Formats: sequence, C-alpha cells, structure tokens
Amino acid sequence: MSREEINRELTQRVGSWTSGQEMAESLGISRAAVWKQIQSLRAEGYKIEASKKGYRLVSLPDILSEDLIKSGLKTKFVGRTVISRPSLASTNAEAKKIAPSEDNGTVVLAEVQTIGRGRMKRSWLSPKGGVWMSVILKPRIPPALAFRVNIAATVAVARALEGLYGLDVGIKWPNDLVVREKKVCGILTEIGAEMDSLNYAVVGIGINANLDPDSFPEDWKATSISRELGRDVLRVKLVQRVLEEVERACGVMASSFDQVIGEWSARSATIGQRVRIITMSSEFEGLAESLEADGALLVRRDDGTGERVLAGDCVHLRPAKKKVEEGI
Ligand code: BT5
Repeated sequence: MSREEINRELTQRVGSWTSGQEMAESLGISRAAVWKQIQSLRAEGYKIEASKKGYRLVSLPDILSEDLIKSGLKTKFVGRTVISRPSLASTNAEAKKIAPSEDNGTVVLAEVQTIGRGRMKRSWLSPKGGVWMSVILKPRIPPALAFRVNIAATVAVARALEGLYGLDVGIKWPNDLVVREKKVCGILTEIGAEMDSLNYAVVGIGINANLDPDSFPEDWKATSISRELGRDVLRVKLVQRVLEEVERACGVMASSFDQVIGEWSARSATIGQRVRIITMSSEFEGLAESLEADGALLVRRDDGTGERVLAGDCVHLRPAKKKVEEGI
C-alpha cells in the first residue's frame, strides 16, 4: 500500500467524501495508517478536509508529480511513463538521451531547467512556474515527414490553451505560440533518424504558465498565461490537456494531415503579414502567403517570385502589403 494509492482514491473523487474506513479496507491497511498518509499528502500541498464523513480532497498542489499527471489522464500512450524532476539542464537533452530505449509517449518534465534550449543553439529561460517538458514520440513515418510532428504539437498546444483558458492563441511561424503578439510558448522538435526511418522525435514544449514575464528582457516580447488571465493556473491540468491534445493531433500524422495544416493556418499570425525571413543562407522580405503541405512557408517576394522556406526565423514587419499600397 502506498501514498500513491490513497492519492489516486482521493483524486478520482475530488470534492466528494471518502470514508477512512472504506479506504483502509480497500487498501488493506489500518485507519491510523490512512491518516498518516493523508498527513504526508497535506505536507506536500494537497488540501484535504477531514470530518466524520471521512476525507475530502479540496485542491491539488501545483506540483508536476508523476502521480498527479497520470491520475485522470485521458490518453492511450502519451504520458504512460512520466519522468518528473525538480531540476534538469534541459528536458529535451534528457529525453534524447533516453529516447532510444523508451516507449512511444514517454514524457520528461522539470520544474526548472538550468540550460533550457531554444532553436539554433539559442537559450530558453525556464524559471519555476512554467511548464518545461519533452514528449518522446515514435510515429511510423519517414524522416521526410518529421516536420509534421512539429506542426501537430504546435496545433495541440494551441488547442489546449484555447480550450482550457479561452485564450486567443496565434501561431507565429515556425512554431511560436503568441497571445496579443507576445510569445507564451516555444516548441523545439529534435529527431533521431536514419536515412529511411525515423527512430524518435523529441517534442520540447516550453509554456510560460505561472510566471512574471516582466522578469524577461522587454525585446523578447514574452507573456505568460497568468499575465493574460490575471490569475495562476493549475499546471497539472495544463500538462494533462496538452498531452491529450498531442496524442490526438499525432493520431493523424501518418494519414491525412490536411486538417492539421488547416488548423495551423487558421491560427496563423504570420500568414498575410509582411515578413523578413532569415535562414542559414539568406535574408529577404516578402508577403507570407501560406503553409504548404510539406511544412514550407510560402513567401511572395516583391518581384512576384515565390520562396518556399522550410527552416529559419521570421520577423513580422507590418500587416499585409495590400494595406501599405492602399495608403500610397
Ligand atoms: C523556441 O526557440 O521557442 C523553443 C523553445 C523550447 C523550449 C522547450 S522547454 C522544454 C524543452 N527543453 C528544452 O531545453 N527546450 C524545450 P526559439 O524560437 O529559438 O526562441 C528562443 C528565443 O526566445 C530566445 O533567444 C529568447 O529571445 C526568447 N526566450 C527565451 N526564453 C523565453 C521564454 N521563457 N519565454 C519567451 N521567450 C523566451
């Protein structure tokens, strides 16, 4: 018998009473032992009321423990194994290390990251209060379709933030989630592949949940969920919803992907914008037109030629060129 079992009994019935006697019987321990475990859960931040009717869980602590995440998680494989640590250098680095031997859907989380990674060797600030996690996925797709994992994950997190909090989420190409044009989430997908097979994808998701974006440099244009809502959120629910949406979005990865591309495009803060594109080899301006089926951003240069951009950075310059022309 463990604290985890008591925890599970209570969390399945948040808000309703469970008698101490019943719990003791179903777990095969004494009522005194139940009481002892309840005390230890309280010490961790669980609010548990006690009365003649038994125990009642009033609220969960805002910690990302493996138990809390798995309790009530409605997924088939994503999050079946959860590894949660107080601190890691980078959840992506850790996930990549273990990915070859882990099952499809394993999740690695950390309360803080000391060397959080962004794309192209940039750093990602990961203080306490955020959600810093990596999902190991092993879809049966060729490496050439690996970009789909990234797009699916971006749409999944957007759905979660909209569904849970009603936020108006935009996607800034390639995979920033923005609210009021400020970055609330960044995604970093890394893969392990051979010429013709994708061994794994590690999807790193960084969400500024309960933290003060004023502590970041102003030119980052960052925000957080708590800043947007004016209140903190229960991160464990956020993690669960994101994992559920990731599983859903990834379910269509090997088949028709049009719907996900459509959802990406509908939320796009980039399409229709005049942008500056910066890639490893070039830099140019144009009008972002669409996201192509192969994940490329189609950008129309001023001379009318179309450029398909598969990787790089994008700066939003001003809304569509049409408006500029109207002003002339
Ligand atoms: C990203 O990179 O947006 C991908 C971030 C992925 C982070 C997750 S957290 C879990 C997993 N483990 C990791 O080690 N990483 C992943 P990029 O588009 O390159 O954006 C990086 C830039 O965003 C930085 O250069 C800063 O300007 C800015 N930035 C850094 N930390 C930020 C934060 N917490 N919120 C908003 N902007 C941030």
